[in-house]
Order: sequence, then C-alpha cells, then structure tokens
Amino acid sequence: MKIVHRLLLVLTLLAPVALSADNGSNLWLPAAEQTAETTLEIAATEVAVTGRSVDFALNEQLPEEGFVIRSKGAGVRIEGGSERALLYGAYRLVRDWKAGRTAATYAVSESPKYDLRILNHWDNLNGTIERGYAGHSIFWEGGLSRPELWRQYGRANASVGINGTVLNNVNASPQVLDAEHLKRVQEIAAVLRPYGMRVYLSINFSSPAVLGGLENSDPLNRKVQRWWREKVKEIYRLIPDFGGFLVKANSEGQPGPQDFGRTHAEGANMLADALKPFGGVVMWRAFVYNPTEPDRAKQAYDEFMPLDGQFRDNVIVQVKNGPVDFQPREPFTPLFGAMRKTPVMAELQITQEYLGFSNHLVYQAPLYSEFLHADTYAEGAGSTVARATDGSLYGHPLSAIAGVANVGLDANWCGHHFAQANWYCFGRLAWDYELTPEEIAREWLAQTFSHEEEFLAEASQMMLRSREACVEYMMPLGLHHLFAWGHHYGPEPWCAVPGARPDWLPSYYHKADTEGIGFDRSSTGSGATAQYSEPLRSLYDNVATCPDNLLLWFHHVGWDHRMQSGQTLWEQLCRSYEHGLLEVAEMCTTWERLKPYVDAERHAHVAERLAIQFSDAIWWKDGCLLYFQTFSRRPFPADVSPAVHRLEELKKIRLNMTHHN
Ligand code: BDP
Repeated sequence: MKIVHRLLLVLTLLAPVALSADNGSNLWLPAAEQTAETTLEIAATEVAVTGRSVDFALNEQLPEEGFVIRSKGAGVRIEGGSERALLYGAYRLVRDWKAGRTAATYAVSESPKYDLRILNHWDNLNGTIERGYAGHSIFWEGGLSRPELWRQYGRANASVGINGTVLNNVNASPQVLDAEHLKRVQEIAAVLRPYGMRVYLSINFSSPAVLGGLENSDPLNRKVQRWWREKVKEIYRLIPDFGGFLVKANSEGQPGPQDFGRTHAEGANMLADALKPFGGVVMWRAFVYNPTEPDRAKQAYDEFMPLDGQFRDNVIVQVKNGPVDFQPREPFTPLFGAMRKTPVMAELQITQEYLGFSNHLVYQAPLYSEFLHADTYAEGAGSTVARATDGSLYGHPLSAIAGVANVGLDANWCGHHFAQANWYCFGRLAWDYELTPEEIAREWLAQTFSHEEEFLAEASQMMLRSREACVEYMMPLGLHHLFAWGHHYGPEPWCAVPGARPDWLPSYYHKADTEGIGFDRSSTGSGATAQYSEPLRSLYDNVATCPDNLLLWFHHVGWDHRMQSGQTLWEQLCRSYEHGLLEVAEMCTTWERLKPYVDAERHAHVAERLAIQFSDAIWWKDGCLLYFQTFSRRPFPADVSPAVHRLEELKKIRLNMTHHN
C-alpha cells in the first residue's frame, strides 16, 4: 500500500447561494470552481468542501473501483483500488456532507455491482438529440468545443459512479468515424478521463461501404474486416482507453449483418475481433422487431436465443428492460436470465420519451428497481434480473448497465429539475441496486434542495408515488403503446395511419373491441408467456393469477371481467385513470406547500410543469376512456369524474412540438 497523497484541508466557506435564483446548473453538487487536472487532484479538491482532513491511499487488495473510508483522528482515510476508486470515495464524502448526513465516524466499504455503468446519448452529429427534451447536444451542437461543460458533465457522472458514455445516437451516422469527428471524440475523452469515464461510440454497420468506399459491409468479407481493424487502430491511437462500440443493427431500418445473410453473432464478432487486442467491447443491441410478426414482444427472444453461445467474450447483448419499448410499465424482457452463455446488459431509458418528456415529474427509481429486482426464476427463485446481469448468476466476467441519457444544453441539464433525479438514480442504482428508491430520493433531495426533514418526508413521497401515478394516468393495467404516432407525448389509442407499419399503431397493442381489451400473449394467443421460466410462465399465462398491473399485457379480457381487486375491468380501468389524475393534483398541492424550502426560481419552474402534467393527465384520461368507451359502451362509475373534453376534439390535437422540446 502506498500513500499517494496527504492533504490537510481547511474548511472552505462556500458563497451562500441566494434562495431566489438557482437555475439548477449545479445539479446535486456543491458549486465549485475546478482547476484540478488529475484524478487525485480532483478528489482532493472536492473533499475540501467537507472541512475534513482526508488521507488518500491506494490499496491494491481492494477491487479496482472499490474504496474503504475510515475515521482517522479528526479526519478520514480513503483507500481505493485505483485512483478512480479514490475519487468515488471522495464523492461519497461530498454526498454525505451535501446531504447533511455527515457521520461522526466512518467505517464504509463500497464497490460497484456492475463493471460498466454507461450513459447512451442519442445525440446526432448535427447537434439535435433523438428523444431529447433538454436542448441540443453538449457534444455536437454547432460543432463547438465545450471543455468546461464536458468537465462539469464528467464531474456529475463521477459523483454517482457512472464510468462510461456513448457519445452519439444508436441511429448512427457513419461520419462519426471520420477524422474530423474522431478528433472531437479525442478531445471529449481527454476532458472526461480524469473523472474516470471512458468514451464509446455507436457505429453504423454500413460504415465500410459508406465511409471506406468498399463494395459492401459484409462481416465475412475480408476487406470489410480489415477496414474495421484499421479503423479501430486509428481510434486507439487517438484514444488509448477507448471503451468500444454500441450497435443497433437490422432494427428499425438500420443496416446490419442480415443484409448479407449473416447473423447478429457474425456481425458482432467481426467488431469484437477488431476491438479485442485493445480491450474494447461490443454492446450489441437486441432491440429488433419485424412488422410482419404477430407479436413484437416475442421477437428479441426468438432472434437472440438461438445465438446464445456464439458470441465472442467481449460482446455484451444490450436488452431494453421491457419487451416492447420503455413503456410506463412492462414485464421484464424474457432474454434476461434465459440467455446463459452470453453476458446480457440492461438498457433503461432515462430520457422520458414515454413518460411526458421533460414536462412530467416522474421519478424512475421505482421503475428501475422493480425491474432489477424482478425474479426471472431462470435458476430457481432469487434469479433476479440484477443477478442475471451483474455477472453473479452465470459467472460472466463482464457486466454492464446502460441508461439513455436525458442531458442537453439546457441550463439545468435535464429540462425538468426533477429529471435530474433520474440521471442521479440511474447512476446510484448502477453502483448499488440494493439502494432503495426512497433512500436515493432523500439523498438527492437533500443535496439538491433542502435537508429539512419536513421537506424530505413530503417531497420524497411525492417522488416515490409519481411513477405509479404516471402508469395510472397513461397506461394502467398492462396497457402499452397508446401514445401518439407523431410525438409519443399524448394519447392516441385511436391512431390509424393508412399504410403504416401495423406494429407502430396502438390498436396492434390494445386490441380493444366490444368484447374487451388487451393483447392475448398467453398460450391461447401469441404464446409469449412461454418465454418466461416457471412459475412465472404459468402465473402470467393464467388470467386468474396474472397480476392486475400486467393483465392487459398478457390477456384479452372482457369488460366485465372480475379483477383481483373485485371490481370489473371497466370500473378498475376508469378508476385507475381517475386515481392517476388525483395523484397529480396532489403533487401540485404538495409542491405548493413545499414552497418555503425551495428557491423561487426552481419552485416556479417545477410548479409550471406540474400544471402541464395535470392538464396532460386529464388529456390522457379523457382520450383513453372516451375512446375505450366506444367499445365498452358502459358509463364511468359514479365516483369517476366526468370527461372534460370531447373525443372528437381530442382526435384533432396536433402537437406543437416546440412547446415541448
Ligand atoms: C424507440 C425510439 C427511437 C429509437 C429506438 C431505439 O422511439 O427513437 O431509435 O427506440 O431504441 O423507442 O433504437
């Protein structure tokens, strides 16, 4: 063990932040000028704010990213398995200090559950962001270099343990690999490196043909293989710690190995071979579906299970949490647990494409946590998604988790102040999925707004309930994909676009008719339930045992079907929408009560958005219930408020996107 640094630090008094003007640009962190350049200097500078004297020491016995903090006299000593680990230890101290929970004595030992904790930016090279609701790209907008902003971004990520970032959209432009863009990537990598972050790129599978002028991009073509080897060498000359590639192939019109009659494995392995000598990885996405198939939810499993065992050891299959597409509630994708020989990583969506963009307050830790703790039963009880992906269930040496970022050039980074909590909780859960959504909400609130217990108690409850509220006012009881074709923001369950891909239309999913509603994925329908292990398979397959909150995902049931709650389906559907709406109304009044604890600027900003969320919840409730009522032909139960809008009126809404983006 060698002592790298010893610093006695004096308490630095921060300039008090005026309670009237806070634009949120500091996120959850203390305001700080950073001039430090190395990882250790950053660590030492950051802990100054805590007023403690801190010793830093490397300890090679610890896991590479693990750290231990112990009291030492009046100060503390941090030992870490690497400089990066010491930085994480430093941020642990800063977090405790900022959250007002400074321990008198320290005896802490931490190391992350996943090796690669990665943000995926769906940023286009022209500066726009696909499904971004917080302004344009911090990496590409205007072709400008923004080292100070990148530094702050690196700091924020390091503070929650995120150690990688994919800088461009999965719908990738081949141009990201040209000399000019690689130079920019090199520049970004240099700023992020001291914060322990590696950069990755999404690649377009046709790059050898489009960029290299080859006759095709067939992965078995030697020239194509050589082209990738050379390209990878060029990248590593510029960025020696480059992380690797993320690939969306043969999905939603993107090119891929199937264009040449090759499999996903053959495509992934070609890239993996090029990256292997440098330690790079391939994250190959399993987000595939074909419009002619009767059930989109089955396709990733059907296409990837036969390939299990065929991938190189530096390939990870990246799978969205749910089998359709980041809906407010989905069951987990059955590939988790089922794919045994290949490391599988989860992709979560932090940006709120299907959760009200940056207008709705929807705290996603309950969603992520529900998913990570879901039991796949693949190796018996306790085979949670978390354990199927963190390497512990099947002993894979490589483990990873990704979140689609919600970051843009907006002053507060994420559009909505509370959307910062989704970036934050993704990082915290990637570090340790045993943390509860409540713990994370409280520590985020305390760092971001106020330590006062009355504030924390109310605000954390508001956050914790917000996800279920969103499920209820948008798509309760397992409904999914009811959103509008054009923008994915509001409801359009009636949507009919002549000649459209059927699997892009809500009616493909809700299948409402005069008998009932829901997608029969049981053994009498598409058979998707068979992709799950027992006892889940039978539980989901049987309409009597399928949980109410996933019922319409797995079953088509009659309007008068008795739910587990004892109500009829129609009644419970109506009451769910109503309850979601009431929850938002309560969020509005709670936030009003919390005014004394929050600076005026951020309070007003959030209040304004809560008002939008409330009117949107009415829009969702009226739109969905009035439309489904044309099939159910039943009245709303007496305790459900009457519709405010008329269906014909709602059908005419065409969204002005500039308002929301
Ligand atoms: C869908 C998004 C689309 C993405 C796609 C993906 O609407 O913009 O490109 O997912 O993940 O949800 O590839």
